[in-house]
Amino acid sequence: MLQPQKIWWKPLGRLEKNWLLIAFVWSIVLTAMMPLWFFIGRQNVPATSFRTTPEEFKETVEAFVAKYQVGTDENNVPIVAPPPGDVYIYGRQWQWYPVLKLKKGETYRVHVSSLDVQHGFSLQPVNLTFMALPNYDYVITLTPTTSGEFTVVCNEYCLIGHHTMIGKIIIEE
Ligand SMILES: [Cu+2]
Repeated sequence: MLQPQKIWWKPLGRLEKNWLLIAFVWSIVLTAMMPLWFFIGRQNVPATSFRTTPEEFKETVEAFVAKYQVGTDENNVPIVAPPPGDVYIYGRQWQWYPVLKLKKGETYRVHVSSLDVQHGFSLQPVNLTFMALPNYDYVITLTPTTSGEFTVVCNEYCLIGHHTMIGKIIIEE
């Protein structure tokens, strides 16, 4: 039987020492960045959540749509252009409702909830992800910094039509 000629860390060579030190320092940096980035990173969207019910949230969204609807998209989903402040969107099998038309540089409180099961509210291509849960009114405070059309995809598997669950947020100049 062939045995290693010696145990590699006895004695510990200079190169091994350096690599161990680099790995250790880097692991400390990464650990420190987790809490640091939470406070100084610009990618964190301030969010709070409140209790609601699917019935209550649906009613709120419908009143919101009735008040600010400006058209419908190709799938017959209302397009809503509200003033800065509270705006609403719900997910349900298998739709995001309504389409929001917002203005760049204005600040909105986006209320997100679900009318049935758990959905994932994933805003692309900026890659912001939030949970859409029934009974929770999740409020995301955000100020769009770029104009254009953003896609909302569902990234929590919600049965047969999951892949078709695509919504839209339009940001105007
Ligand atoms: Cu879904």
